[in-house]
Amino acid sequence: MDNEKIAKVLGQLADLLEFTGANAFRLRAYRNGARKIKELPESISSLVDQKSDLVKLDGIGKSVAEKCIELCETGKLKQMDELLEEIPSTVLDLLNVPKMGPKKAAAVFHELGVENLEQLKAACEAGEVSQLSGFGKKTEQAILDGIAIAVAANERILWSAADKIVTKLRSHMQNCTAVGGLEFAGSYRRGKETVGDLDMLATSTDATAVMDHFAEFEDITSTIVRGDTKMSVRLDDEFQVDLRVVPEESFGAALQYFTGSKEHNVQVRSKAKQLGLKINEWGVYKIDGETEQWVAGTTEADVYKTLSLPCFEPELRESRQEFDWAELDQLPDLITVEDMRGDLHMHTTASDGRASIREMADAARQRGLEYIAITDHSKRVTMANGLDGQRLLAQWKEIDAINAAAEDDFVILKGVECDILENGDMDIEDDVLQHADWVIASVHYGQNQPRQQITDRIVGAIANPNITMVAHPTGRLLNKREAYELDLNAVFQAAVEHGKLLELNANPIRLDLKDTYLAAAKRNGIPIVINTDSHRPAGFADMRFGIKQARRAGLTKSDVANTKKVNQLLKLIGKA
Ligand code: DGT
Ligand code: CA
Ligand code: CA
Ligand code: ZN
Repeated sequence: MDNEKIAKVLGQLADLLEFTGANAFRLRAYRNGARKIKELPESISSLVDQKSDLVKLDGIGKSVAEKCIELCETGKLKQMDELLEEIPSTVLDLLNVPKMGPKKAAAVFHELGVENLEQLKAACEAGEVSQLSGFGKKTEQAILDGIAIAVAANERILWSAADKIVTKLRSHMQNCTAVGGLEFAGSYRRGKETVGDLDMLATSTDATAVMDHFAEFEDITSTIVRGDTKMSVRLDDEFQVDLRVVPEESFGAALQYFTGSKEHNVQVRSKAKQLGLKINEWGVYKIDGETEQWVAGTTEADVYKTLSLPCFEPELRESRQEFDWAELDQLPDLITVEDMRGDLHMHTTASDGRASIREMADAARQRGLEYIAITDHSKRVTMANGLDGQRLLAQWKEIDAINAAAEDDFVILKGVECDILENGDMDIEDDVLQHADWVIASVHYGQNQPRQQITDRIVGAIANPNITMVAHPTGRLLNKREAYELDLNAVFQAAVEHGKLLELNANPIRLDLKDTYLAAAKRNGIPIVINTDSHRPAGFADMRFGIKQARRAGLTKSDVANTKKVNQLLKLIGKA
Protein backbone atom coordinates (compact mmCIF):
# COMPACT_ATOMS: atom_id res chain seq x y z
CA MET A 1 0.00 0.00 0.00
CA ASP A 2 1.51 3.36 -1.01
CA ASN A 3 1.62 6.49 1.13
CA GLU A 4 -1.05 8.21 -0.87
CA LYS A 5 -3.51 5.40 -0.27
CA ILE A 6 -2.72 5.30 3.44
CA ALA A 7 -3.24 9.05 3.66
CA LYS A 8 -6.55 8.73 1.86
CA VAL A 9 -7.85 6.05 4.21
CA LEU A 10 -6.78 8.06 7.27
CA GLY A 11 -8.57 11.10 5.89
CA GLN A 12 -11.70 9.05 5.32
CA LEU A 13 -11.49 7.66 8.82
CA ALA A 14 -11.35 11.19 10.23
CA ASP A 15 -14.30 12.20 8.05
CA LEU A 16 -16.38 9.25 9.21
CA LEU A 17 -15.46 9.86 12.85
CA GLU A 18 -16.70 13.40 12.42
CA PHE A 19 -20.19 12.02 11.91
CA THR A 20 -19.99 10.22 15.24
CA GLY A 21 -19.00 13.39 17.07
CA ALA A 22 -15.56 12.02 17.95
CA ASN A 23 -13.20 14.33 19.75
CA ALA A 24 -11.64 17.04 17.63
CA PHE A 25 -8.13 16.37 18.88
CA ARG A 26 -8.18 12.80 17.57
CA LEU A 27 -9.53 13.96 14.20
CA ARG A 28 -6.84 16.56 13.86
CA ALA A 29 -4.18 13.93 14.61
CA TYR A 30 -5.46 11.71 11.77
CA ARG A 31 -5.75 14.60 9.33
CA ASN A 32 -2.30 16.01 10.12
CA GLY A 33 -0.85 12.53 9.96
CA ALA A 34 -2.46 12.00 6.56
CA ARG A 35 -0.96 15.23 5.27
CA LYS A 36 2.51 14.32 6.54
CA ILE A 37 2.36 10.82 5.11
CA LYS A 38 1.41 12.14 1.69
CA GLU A 39 4.56 14.27 1.59
CA LEU A 40 6.89 11.76 3.17
CA PRO A 41 9.78 10.66 0.94
CA GLU A 42 10.02 7.21 2.59
CA SER A 43 7.43 4.53 1.97
CA ILE A 44 5.40 3.83 5.10
CA SER A 45 4.77 0.25 4.09
CA SER A 46 8.47 -0.54 3.74
CA LEU A 47 9.12 1.12 7.10
CA VAL A 48 6.43 -1.14 8.55
CA ASP A 49 8.05 -4.15 6.87
CA GLN A 50 11.36 -3.23 8.48
CA LYS A 51 9.60 -2.81 11.82
CA SER A 52 10.83 0.81 12.07
CA ASP A 53 9.34 2.96 14.77
CA LEU A 54 6.93 5.23 12.87
CA VAL A 55 6.45 7.55 15.84
CA LYS A 56 9.97 8.81 15.23
CA LEU A 57 8.69 10.44 12.02
CA ASP A 58 7.82 14.10 12.36
CA GLY A 59 4.07 14.62 12.81
CA ILE A 60 3.19 10.94 13.33
CA GLY A 61 1.76 10.14 16.74
CA LYS A 62 0.99 6.83 18.39
CA SER A 63 -2.58 6.46 17.12
CA VAL A 64 -1.62 7.28 13.53
CA ALA A 65 1.33 4.89 13.68
CA GLU A 66 -0.94 2.06 14.87
CA LYS A 67 -3.39 2.68 12.05
CA CYS A 68 -0.54 2.67 9.52
CA ILE A 69 0.70 -0.69 10.76
CA GLU A 70 -2.78 -2.19 10.71
CA LEU A 71 -3.38 -0.87 7.18
CA CYS A 72 -0.09 -2.16 5.82
CA GLU A 73 -0.47 -5.55 7.45
CA THR A 74 -4.16 -6.24 6.84
CA GLY A 75 -5.04 -3.88 3.99
CA LYS A 76 -7.87 -2.30 5.99
CA LEU A 77 -8.94 -0.76 9.30
CA LYS A 78 -11.24 -2.61 11.66
CA GLN A 79 -12.50 0.67 13.09
CA MET A 80 -13.44 1.84 9.60
CA ASP A 81 -15.49 -1.32 8.96
CA GLU A 82 -17.29 -0.83 12.28
CA LEU A 83 -18.07 2.78 11.50
CA LEU A 84 -19.41 1.78 8.09
CA GLU A 85 -21.91 -0.48 9.79
CA GLU A 86 -23.38 2.51 11.58
CA ILE A 87 -22.92 5.17 8.93
CA PRO A 88 -23.51 4.72 5.19
CA SER A 89 -20.36 5.48 3.18
CA THR A 90 -22.39 7.79 0.92
CA VAL A 91 -22.36 10.43 3.67
CA LEU A 92 -18.74 11.07 2.72
CA ASP A 93 -20.03 12.44 -0.59
CA LEU A 94 -21.74 15.21 1.37
CA LEU A 95 -18.28 16.53 2.21
CA ASN A 96 -17.60 17.17 -1.47
CA VAL A 97 -20.22 19.91 -1.50
CA PRO A 98 -18.46 23.30 -1.34
CA LYS A 99 -19.49 25.22 1.81
CA MET A 100 -20.56 22.02 3.50
CA GLY A 101 -17.69 21.10 5.84
CA PRO A 102 -17.75 18.16 8.27
CA LYS A 103 -19.85 19.93 10.95
CA LYS A 104 -22.64 20.89 8.60
CA ALA A 105 -22.60 17.47 6.96
CA ALA A 106 -22.95 15.80 10.34
CA ALA A 107 -25.85 18.11 11.21
CA VAL A 108 -27.89 17.26 8.09
CA PHE A 109 -27.13 13.59 8.63
CA HIS A 110 -28.19 13.49 12.30
CA GLU A 111 -31.02 15.98 12.25
CA LEU A 112 -32.57 15.36 8.85
CA GLY A 113 -31.42 11.79 8.19
CA VAL A 114 -29.73 12.88 4.95
CA GLU A 115 -27.45 10.04 3.81
CA ASN A 116 -26.48 10.98 0.27
CA LEU A 117 -26.38 13.80 -2.27
CA GLU A 118 -29.78 13.02 -3.71
CA GLN A 119 -31.41 13.30 -0.31
CA LEU A 120 -29.46 16.47 0.40
CA LYS A 121 -30.82 18.03 -2.76
CA ALA A 122 -34.38 17.07 -1.83
CA ALA A 123 -33.95 18.45 1.70
CA CYS A 124 -32.65 21.77 0.33
CA GLU A 125 -35.48 22.01 -2.16
CA ALA A 126 -38.00 21.34 0.61
CA GLY A 127 -36.45 24.16 2.65
CA GLU A 128 -35.59 21.82 5.53
CA VAL A 129 -31.89 22.60 5.57
CA SER A 130 -32.39 26.31 6.22
CA GLN A 131 -34.41 25.41 9.35
CA LEU A 132 -31.40 23.85 11.05
CA SER A 133 -29.48 25.98 13.49
CA GLY A 134 -26.36 27.43 11.95
CA PHE A 135 -27.89 27.27 8.46
CA GLY A 136 -29.87 29.98 6.71
CA LYS A 137 -31.57 30.50 3.37
CA LYS A 138 -28.30 31.68 1.87
CA THR A 139 -26.35 28.65 3.02
CA GLU A 140 -29.11 26.38 1.80
CA GLN A 141 -28.95 27.96 -1.66
CA ALA A 142 -25.13 27.73 -1.68
CA ILE A 143 -25.34 24.05 -0.79
CA LEU A 144 -27.93 23.44 -3.49
CA ASP A 145 -25.68 25.17 -6.05
CA GLY A 146 -22.72 23.09 -4.90
CA ILE A 147 -24.38 19.69 -5.24
CA ALA A 148 -23.65 19.52 -8.96
CA ILE A 149 -19.93 19.90 -8.23
CA ALA A 150 -20.07 17.10 -5.65
CA VAL A 151 -21.89 14.83 -8.09
CA ALA A 152 -19.24 15.51 -10.73
CA ALA A 153 -16.46 14.90 -8.21
CA ASN A 154 -17.96 11.46 -7.66
CA GLU A 155 -17.95 10.67 -11.33
CA ARG A 156 -14.74 12.16 -12.70
CA ILE A 157 -11.21 12.37 -11.34
CA LEU A 158 -8.51 14.93 -12.12
CA TRP A 159 -6.28 14.14 -15.08
CA SER A 160 -3.29 14.17 -12.72
CA ALA A 161 -4.93 11.49 -10.55
CA ALA A 162 -5.72 9.40 -13.64
CA ASP A 163 -2.10 9.77 -14.70
CA LYS A 164 -0.91 8.25 -11.42
CA ILE A 165 -3.16 5.26 -11.97
CA VAL A 166 -1.90 4.95 -15.54
CA THR A 167 1.72 4.91 -14.39
CA LYS A 168 1.02 2.16 -11.91
CA LEU A 169 -1.14 0.12 -14.30
CA ARG A 170 1.37 0.47 -17.11
CA SER A 171 4.13 -1.01 -15.02
CA HIS A 172 1.83 -3.80 -13.85
CA MET A 173 0.75 -4.68 -17.38
CA GLN A 174 4.25 -4.57 -18.77
CA ASN A 175 5.12 -7.48 -16.51
CA CYS A 176 2.81 -9.64 -18.57
CA THR A 177 4.67 -11.48 -21.32
CA ALA A 178 1.48 -11.90 -23.36
CA VAL A 179 1.15 -8.11 -23.78
CA GLY A 180 2.59 -6.57 -26.94
CA GLY A 181 1.48 -2.96 -27.43
CA LEU A 182 -0.12 -1.08 -24.57
CA GLU A 183 -1.81 2.32 -24.66
CA PHE A 184 -4.35 4.31 -22.66
CA ALA A 185 -6.95 5.89 -24.94
CA GLY A 186 -10.10 7.92 -24.20
CA SER A 187 -10.25 11.30 -22.48
CA TYR A 188 -7.01 10.50 -20.66
CA ARG A 189 -5.09 10.45 -23.92
CA ARG A 190 -6.84 13.59 -25.09
CA GLY A 191 -5.58 15.30 -21.94
CA LYS A 192 -9.01 16.30 -20.72
CA GLU A 193 -8.81 18.02 -17.31
CA THR A 194 -10.98 15.36 -15.69
CA VAL A 195 -11.35 11.72 -16.67
CA GLY A 196 -14.51 9.61 -16.33
CA ASP A 197 -12.90 6.22 -16.83
CA LEU A 198 -9.73 4.77 -18.28
CA ASP A 199 -9.71 2.94 -21.60
CA MET A 200 -6.75 0.61 -21.76
CA LEU A 201 -5.78 -1.13 -24.99
CA ALA A 202 -3.40 -4.04 -25.31
CA THR A 203 -2.33 -6.11 -28.27
CA SER A 204 -1.94 -9.82 -27.77
CA THR A 205 -2.63 -13.20 -29.31
CA ASP A 206 -3.67 -14.46 -25.87
CA ALA A 207 -6.45 -12.26 -24.49
CA THR A 208 -7.15 -14.68 -21.64
CA ALA A 209 -3.61 -14.37 -20.30
CA VAL A 210 -3.75 -10.56 -20.54
CA MET A 211 -7.07 -10.40 -18.69
CA ASP A 212 -5.89 -12.85 -16.04
CA HIS A 213 -2.86 -10.66 -15.45
CA PHE A 214 -4.95 -7.49 -15.34
CA ALA A 215 -7.22 -9.12 -12.73
CA GLU A 216 -4.23 -9.35 -10.40
CA PHE A 217 -3.74 -5.58 -10.28
CA GLU A 218 -3.68 -4.76 -6.58
CA ASP A 219 -6.16 -1.86 -6.59
CA ILE A 220 -9.00 -3.78 -8.24
CA THR A 221 -11.90 -4.21 -5.83
CA SER A 222 -14.44 -5.73 -8.23
CA THR A 223 -14.88 -6.97 -11.78
CA ILE A 224 -17.85 -5.39 -13.52
CA VAL A 225 -17.82 -7.57 -16.65
CA ARG A 226 -15.46 -9.96 -18.35
CA GLY A 227 -15.88 -11.22 -21.91
CA ASP A 228 -13.57 -12.87 -24.45
CA THR A 229 -11.50 -9.79 -25.26
CA LYS A 230 -12.80 -7.07 -22.97
CA MET A 231 -13.09 -6.55 -19.30
CA SER A 232 -14.16 -3.74 -16.96
CA VAL A 233 -13.14 -3.40 -13.36
CA ARG A 234 -13.48 -0.97 -10.49
CA LEU A 235 -10.48 0.32 -8.54
CA ASP A 236 -10.94 1.19 -4.85
CA ASP A 237 -14.69 0.68 -5.20
CA GLU A 238 -15.02 3.73 -7.41
CA PHE A 239 -12.95 4.33 -10.51
CA GLN A 240 -13.61 2.24 -13.61
CA VAL A 241 -11.00 0.86 -16.00
CA ASP A 242 -11.92 -0.80 -19.29
CA LEU A 243 -9.49 -3.16 -20.99
CA ARG A 244 -9.73 -4.25 -24.59
CA VAL A 245 -7.38 -6.76 -26.11
CA VAL A 246 -6.98 -6.50 -29.88
CA PRO A 247 -4.84 -8.19 -32.52
CA GLU A 248 -1.75 -6.31 -33.59
CA GLU A 249 -3.13 -5.38 -37.01
CA SER A 250 -6.05 -3.57 -35.33
CA PHE A 251 -4.07 -1.63 -32.73
CA GLY A 252 -4.04 1.65 -34.67
CA ALA A 253 -7.71 1.42 -35.56
CA ALA A 254 -8.68 0.60 -31.97
CA LEU A 255 -6.48 3.37 -30.62
CA GLN A 256 -8.07 5.84 -33.01
CA TYR A 257 -11.59 4.64 -32.20
CA PHE A 258 -11.24 4.54 -28.42
CA THR A 259 -9.31 7.77 -28.14
CA GLY A 260 -12.37 9.56 -29.47
CA SER A 261 -13.82 11.93 -28.84
CA LYS A 262 -17.14 10.58 -30.02
CA GLU A 263 -17.75 13.83 -31.88
CA HIS A 264 -14.35 13.69 -33.56
CA ASN A 265 -15.07 10.12 -34.64
CA VAL A 266 -18.38 11.13 -36.18
CA GLN A 267 -16.44 13.41 -38.52
CA VAL A 268 -13.82 10.73 -39.19
CA ARG A 269 -16.53 8.28 -40.24
CA SER A 270 -18.18 10.77 -42.53
CA LYS A 271 -14.84 11.45 -44.18
CA ALA A 272 -14.42 7.69 -44.69
CA LYS A 273 -17.84 7.46 -46.28
CA GLN A 274 -17.00 10.23 -48.74
CA LEU A 275 -14.02 8.18 -49.86
CA GLY A 276 -16.00 4.96 -50.21
CA LEU A 277 -14.35 3.50 -47.13
CA LYS A 278 -15.64 2.05 -43.89
CA ILE A 279 -13.93 2.47 -40.53
CA ASN A 280 -14.44 0.74 -37.20
CA GLU A 281 -12.30 -0.33 -34.24
CA TRP A 282 -10.79 -3.19 -36.29
CA GLY A 283 -9.59 -1.26 -39.28
CA VAL A 284 -10.34 0.72 -42.42
CA TYR A 285 -12.05 -1.22 -45.22
CA LYS A 286 -12.50 -0.57 -48.90
CA ILE A 287 -16.03 -1.36 -49.99
CA ASP A 288 -16.22 -2.91 -53.42
CA GLY A 289 -19.78 -3.94 -54.23
CA GLU A 290 -20.45 -6.89 -51.94
CA THR A 291 -16.93 -7.31 -50.60
CA GLU A 292 -14.98 -5.43 -47.95
CA GLN A 293 -11.23 -5.37 -48.06
CA TRP A 294 -9.10 -4.43 -45.02
CA VAL A 295 -6.70 -1.63 -46.02
CA ALA A 296 -5.31 -0.15 -42.77
CA GLY A 297 -5.39 -0.46 -38.97
CA THR A 298 -1.95 -1.36 -37.64
CA THR A 299 -0.99 2.19 -36.75
CA GLU A 300 -3.04 5.28 -36.12
CA ALA A 301 -0.97 7.18 -38.68
CA ASP A 302 -1.96 4.61 -41.35
CA VAL A 303 -5.60 4.95 -40.41
CA TYR A 304 -5.66 8.73 -40.77
CA LYS A 305 -3.50 8.64 -43.88
CA THR A 306 -5.88 6.25 -45.61
CA LEU A 307 -8.60 8.80 -44.94
CA SER A 308 -6.42 11.62 -46.34
CA LEU A 309 -6.29 13.19 -42.90
CA PRO A 310 -3.31 14.22 -40.75
CA CYS A 311 -2.64 12.16 -37.63
CA PHE A 312 -4.21 14.72 -35.28
CA GLU A 313 -2.56 15.20 -31.91
CA PRO A 314 -4.92 13.52 -29.40
CA GLU A 315 -5.46 16.81 -27.52
CA LEU A 316 -7.08 18.30 -30.62
CA ARG A 317 -9.62 15.55 -31.18
CA GLU A 318 -12.65 17.36 -29.80
CA SER A 319 -14.34 18.30 -33.04
CA ARG A 320 -13.66 21.97 -32.48
CA GLN A 321 -11.48 23.37 -35.26
CA GLU A 322 -9.19 20.47 -36.10
CA PHE A 323 -10.88 19.49 -39.37
CA ASP A 324 -10.96 23.09 -40.60
CA TRP A 325 -7.29 23.46 -39.77
CA ALA A 326 -6.49 20.20 -41.55
CA GLU A 327 -8.41 21.36 -44.62
CA LEU A 328 -6.35 24.55 -44.79
CA ASP A 329 -3.15 22.71 -43.86
CA GLN A 330 -2.89 24.99 -40.82
CA LEU A 331 -2.73 22.59 -37.92
CA PRO A 332 -0.94 24.36 -35.05
CA ASP A 333 2.48 23.09 -34.04
CA LEU A 334 1.49 22.47 -30.41
CA ILE A 335 3.63 23.69 -27.54
CA THR A 336 5.70 21.18 -25.54
CA VAL A 337 7.27 21.24 -22.07
CA GLU A 338 10.69 21.62 -23.69
CA ASP A 339 9.62 24.98 -25.15
CA MET A 340 9.37 26.55 -21.69
CA ARG A 341 12.22 28.82 -20.61
CA GLY A 342 10.78 30.37 -17.47
CA ASP A 343 8.23 30.04 -14.69
CA LEU A 344 6.70 33.25 -13.44
CA HIS A 345 4.57 32.38 -10.44
CA MET A 346 5.94 30.75 -7.28
CA HIS A 347 6.16 31.12 -3.53
CA THR A 348 8.97 30.87 -1.00
CA THR A 349 9.20 30.55 2.78
CA ALA A 350 8.67 34.31 2.95
CA SER A 351 4.96 33.54 2.45
CA ASP A 352 3.44 30.05 2.25
CA GLY A 353 6.12 28.25 0.23
CA ARG A 354 8.39 25.54 1.63
CA ALA A 355 11.73 26.53 0.11
CA SER A 356 14.01 29.55 -0.07
CA ILE A 357 14.62 31.77 -3.09
CA ARG A 358 17.91 30.00 -3.77
CA GLU A 359 16.38 26.54 -3.48
CA MET A 360 13.62 27.44 -5.89
CA ALA A 361 16.14 28.95 -8.30
CA ASP A 362 18.39 25.89 -8.16
CA ALA A 363 15.47 23.55 -8.75
CA ALA A 364 14.42 25.64 -11.75
CA ARG A 365 17.97 25.56 -13.14
CA GLN A 366 18.03 21.81 -12.79
CA ARG A 367 14.86 21.58 -14.82
CA GLY A 368 16.58 23.54 -17.57
CA LEU A 369 14.76 26.83 -17.04
CA GLU A 370 16.54 30.12 -17.72
CA TYR A 371 14.57 32.40 -15.41
CA ILE A 372 11.92 32.52 -12.71
CA ALA A 373 9.94 35.18 -10.92
CA ILE A 374 9.55 35.03 -7.16
CA THR A 375 5.97 36.02 -6.45
CA ASP A 376 5.09 35.65 -2.81
CA HIS A 377 1.68 36.65 -1.50
CA SER A 378 0.93 40.23 -0.45
CA LYS A 379 -0.10 41.20 3.06
CA ARG A 380 -3.88 40.75 2.70
CA VAL A 381 -3.26 36.99 2.64
CA THR A 382 -2.50 36.89 6.35
CA MET A 383 -2.96 33.12 6.49
CA ALA A 384 0.04 32.79 4.19
CA ASN A 385 2.10 35.44 5.99
CA GLY A 386 1.80 37.76 2.97
CA LEU A 387 4.43 40.51 2.54
CA ASP A 388 3.94 44.25 2.97
CA GLY A 389 5.80 46.88 0.95
CA GLN A 390 8.74 46.99 3.31
CA ARG A 391 9.31 43.22 3.36
CA LEU A 392 8.96 43.13 -0.41
CA LEU A 393 11.61 45.82 -0.93
CA ALA A 394 13.93 43.86 1.36
CA GLN A 395 13.23 40.62 -0.52
CA TRP A 396 13.98 42.31 -3.84
CA LYS A 397 17.29 43.55 -2.50
CA GLU A 398 18.12 39.99 -1.57
CA ILE A 399 17.21 38.87 -5.10
CA ASP A 400 19.47 41.57 -6.58
CA ALA A 401 22.31 40.19 -4.49
CA ILE A 402 21.64 36.58 -5.50
CA ASN A 403 21.51 37.58 -9.18
CA ALA A 404 24.73 39.56 -8.86
CA ALA A 405 26.52 36.59 -7.33
CA ALA A 406 25.26 34.04 -9.88
CA GLU A 407 27.88 32.28 -11.96
CA ASP A 408 25.59 31.68 -14.91
CA ASP A 409 22.98 33.62 -16.90
CA PHE A 410 20.05 32.41 -14.82
CA VAL A 411 17.83 35.35 -13.82
CA ILE A 412 15.50 35.73 -10.86
CA LEU A 413 12.86 38.36 -11.50
CA LYS A 414 11.61 40.44 -8.60
CA GLY A 415 7.92 39.85 -8.34
CA VAL A 416 4.86 39.66 -6.15
CA GLU A 417 1.42 38.09 -6.28
CA CYS A 418 -0.53 41.15 -5.28
CA ASP A 419 -4.11 40.71 -4.11
CA ILE A 420 -6.85 42.69 -5.75
CA LEU A 421 -8.74 43.76 -2.63
CA GLU A 422 -12.50 43.46 -2.25
CA ASN A 423 -12.91 47.19 -3.01
CA GLY A 424 -10.77 46.93 -6.16
CA ASP A 425 -7.61 48.52 -4.71
CA MET A 426 -4.28 46.77 -5.08
CA ASP A 427 -2.93 45.38 -1.80
CA ILE A 428 0.53 46.95 -2.34
CA GLU A 429 1.19 50.65 -2.98
CA ASP A 430 2.17 51.71 -6.51
CA ASP A 431 5.41 53.30 -5.33
CA VAL A 432 6.52 49.83 -4.20
CA LEU A 433 5.10 47.91 -7.18
CA GLN A 434 6.95 50.14 -9.63
CA HIS A 435 10.23 48.64 -8.43
CA ALA A 436 9.19 45.10 -9.33
CA ASP A 437 10.02 43.33 -12.59
CA TRP A 438 6.87 41.25 -12.59
CA VAL A 439 3.61 41.95 -10.79
CA ILE A 440 0.85 39.39 -10.69
CA ALA A 441 -2.66 40.46 -9.73
CA SER A 442 -4.92 37.87 -8.08
CA VAL A 443 -8.33 37.61 -6.54
CA HIS A 444 -8.32 35.53 -3.35
CA TYR A 445 -11.07 37.28 -1.36
CA GLY A 446 -14.59 38.38 -2.17
CA GLN A 447 -14.96 35.62 -4.74
CA ASN A 448 -18.70 35.55 -4.33
CA GLN A 449 -19.22 39.17 -5.29
CA PRO A 450 -21.67 39.91 -8.12
CA ARG A 451 -20.42 39.58 -11.69
CA GLN A 452 -20.03 43.29 -12.39
CA GLN A 453 -18.09 43.93 -9.18
CA ILE A 454 -15.55 41.11 -9.72
CA THR A 455 -15.18 42.05 -13.37
CA ASP A 456 -14.53 45.68 -12.42
CA ARG A 457 -11.89 44.62 -9.90
CA ILE A 458 -9.98 42.55 -12.44
CA VAL A 459 -10.35 45.06 -15.24
CA GLY A 460 -9.18 47.77 -12.84
CA ALA A 461 -6.08 45.78 -11.96
CA ILE A 462 -5.31 45.23 -15.64
CA ALA A 463 -5.50 48.98 -16.19
CA ASN A 464 -2.94 49.61 -13.45
CA PRO A 465 0.36 50.29 -15.27
CA ASN A 466 2.34 48.38 -12.62
CA ILE A 467 0.67 45.03 -13.05
CA THR A 468 1.81 42.57 -15.70
CA MET A 469 -0.44 39.54 -15.51
CA VAL A 470 -3.64 38.24 -13.91
CA ALA A 471 -3.19 34.83 -12.24
CA HIS A 472 -5.79 32.05 -12.32
CA PRO A 473 -8.24 34.49 -13.89
CA THR A 474 -11.52 32.65 -13.23
CA GLY A 475 -10.76 31.19 -9.79
CA ARG A 476 -12.20 27.76 -10.42
CA LEU A 477 -11.00 24.69 -8.53
CA LEU A 478 -11.81 21.47 -10.38
CA ASN A 479 -14.37 19.32 -8.55
CA LYS A 480 -14.34 21.85 -5.70
CA ARG A 481 -15.38 25.35 -6.65
CA GLU A 482 -17.05 27.01 -9.63
CA ALA A 483 -15.36 29.92 -11.40
CA TYR A 484 -16.32 33.39 -10.20
CA GLU A 485 -19.14 35.12 -11.96
CA LEU A 486 -17.04 37.00 -14.47
CA ASP A 487 -17.43 38.87 -17.74
CA LEU A 488 -14.44 37.27 -19.41
CA ASN A 489 -14.89 39.26 -22.61
CA ALA A 490 -14.45 42.47 -20.65
CA VAL A 491 -11.27 41.00 -19.13
CA PHE A 492 -9.99 40.05 -22.60
CA GLN A 493 -10.77 43.52 -23.95
CA ALA A 494 -8.91 45.16 -21.07
CA ALA A 495 -5.91 42.85 -21.55
CA VAL A 496 -5.78 43.75 -25.24
CA GLU A 497 -6.20 47.46 -24.59
CA HIS A 498 -3.46 47.60 -21.94
CA GLY A 499 -1.16 44.99 -23.46
CA LYS A 500 -1.34 42.69 -20.43
CA LEU A 501 -0.88 38.94 -20.08
CA LEU A 502 -3.14 36.22 -18.71
CA GLU A 503 -2.12 33.10 -16.84
CA LEU A 504 -2.71 29.47 -17.47
CA ASN A 505 -2.12 28.17 -13.95
CA ALA A 506 -0.70 24.65 -14.34
CA ASN A 507 -1.74 23.38 -10.93
CA PRO A 508 -3.79 20.29 -11.86
CA ILE A 509 -6.70 21.35 -9.68
CA ARG A 510 -6.81 24.83 -11.25
CA LEU A 511 -5.88 24.65 -14.95
CA ASP A 512 -7.16 28.18 -15.16
CA LEU A 513 -7.69 29.58 -17.83
CA LYS A 514 -9.32 26.45 -19.20
CA ASP A 515 -8.89 25.24 -22.78
CA THR A 516 -11.81 26.99 -24.48
CA TYR A 517 -11.00 30.28 -22.74
CA LEU A 518 -7.35 29.95 -23.75
CA ALA A 519 -8.40 29.49 -27.35
CA ALA A 520 -10.51 32.65 -27.08
CA ALA A 521 -7.62 34.56 -25.49
CA LYS A 522 -5.41 33.44 -28.38
CA ARG A 523 -7.96 34.67 -30.92
CA ASN A 524 -7.74 38.03 -29.15
CA GLY A 525 -3.95 37.97 -29.46
CA ILE A 526 -3.41 37.98 -25.68
CA PRO A 527 -0.08 36.42 -24.64
CA ILE A 528 -0.52 33.50 -22.24
CA VAL A 529 1.88 32.71 -19.39
CA ILE A 530 1.97 29.10 -18.18
CA ASN A 531 3.03 28.94 -14.52
CA THR A 532 3.21 26.22 -11.90
CA ASP A 533 2.44 28.45 -8.89
CA SER A 534 4.94 26.21 -7.09
CA HIS A 535 5.11 26.19 -3.32
CA ARG A 536 8.07 23.78 -3.27
CA PRO A 537 10.75 22.65 -5.74
CA ALA A 538 8.77 19.56 -6.74
CA GLY A 539 5.94 21.87 -7.84
CA PHE A 540 7.81 22.67 -11.07
CA ALA A 541 6.84 19.22 -12.32
CA ASP A 542 3.25 20.46 -12.65
CA MET A 543 4.22 22.32 -15.82
CA ARG A 544 3.21 19.33 -17.94
CA PHE A 545 -0.39 19.60 -16.75
CA GLY A 546 -0.54 23.18 -17.96
CA ILE A 547 1.07 22.20 -21.24
CA LYS A 548 -1.62 19.55 -21.85
CA GLN A 549 -4.34 22.14 -21.34
CA ALA A 550 -2.53 24.61 -23.60
CA ARG A 551 -2.25 21.97 -26.33
CA ARG A 552 -5.98 21.32 -26.10
CA ALA A 553 -6.45 25.01 -26.83
CA GLY A 554 -4.20 24.77 -29.90
CA LEU A 555 -1.51 26.98 -28.39
CA THR A 556 1.92 27.05 -30.00
CA LYS A 557 5.24 28.20 -28.61
CA SER A 558 4.70 31.70 -29.94
CA ASP A 559 1.41 32.10 -28.06
CA VAL A 560 3.11 31.67 -24.70
CA ALA A 561 5.23 34.47 -23.25
CA ASN A 562 7.47 32.38 -21.00
CA THR A 563 8.86 30.42 -23.94
CA LYS A 564 10.79 33.59 -24.81
CA LYS A 565 14.30 34.43 -23.72
CA VAL A 566 14.27 36.66 -20.68
CA ASN A 567 15.24 39.78 -22.63
CA GLN A 568 12.43 39.24 -25.10
CA LEU A 569 10.02 38.69 -22.24
CA LEU A 570 11.10 41.92 -20.55
CA LYS A 571 10.68 43.74 -23.83
CA LEU A 572 7.16 42.35 -24.18
CA ILE A 573 6.15 43.70 -20.78
CA GLY A 574 7.85 47.04 -21.29
CA LYS A 575 10.65 46.47 -18.79
CA ALA A 576 13.60 46.50 -21.19
P1 DGT B 1 -14.71 9.94 -20.19
O1 DGT B 1 -14.35 8.52 -19.95
O2 DGT B 1 -16.11 10.26 -19.83
O3 DGT B 1 -13.77 10.90 -19.56
O4 DGT B 1 -14.62 10.23 -21.77
P2 DGT B 1 -14.11 9.29 -22.96
O5 DGT B 1 -13.97 10.16 -24.15
O6 DGT B 1 -12.92 8.53 -22.54
O7 DGT B 1 -15.35 8.35 -23.23
P3 DGT B 1 -15.57 6.79 -23.07
O8 DGT B 1 -14.72 6.20 -22.01
O9 DGT B 1 -17.04 6.63 -22.90
O10 DGT B 1 -15.20 6.18 -24.48
C1 DGT B 1 -13.88 6.22 -24.97
C2 DGT B 1 -13.89 6.51 -26.42
O11 DGT B 1 -14.46 5.41 -27.14
C3 DGT B 1 -14.72 7.70 -26.82
O12 DGT B 1 -14.01 8.91 -26.70
C4 DGT B 1 -15.06 7.36 -28.24
C5 DGT B 1 -15.20 5.88 -28.24
N1 DGT B 1 -16.60 5.48 -28.07
C6 DGT B 1 -17.15 4.97 -26.97
N2 DGT B 1 -18.46 4.72 -27.16
C7 DGT B 1 -18.72 5.09 -28.40
C8 DGT B 1 -19.89 5.09 -29.21
O13 DGT B 1 -20.98 4.69 -28.81
N3 DGT B 1 -19.77 5.57 -30.48
C9 DGT B 1 -18.58 6.03 -30.95
N4 DGT B 1 -18.48 6.48 -32.16
N5 DGT B 1 -17.49 6.04 -30.22
C10 DGT B 1 -17.55 5.58 -28.99
CA1 CA C 1 -12.84 7.04 -20.78
CA1 CA D 1 -14.73 3.81 -21.09
ZN1 ZN E 1 0.27 31.95 -6.11
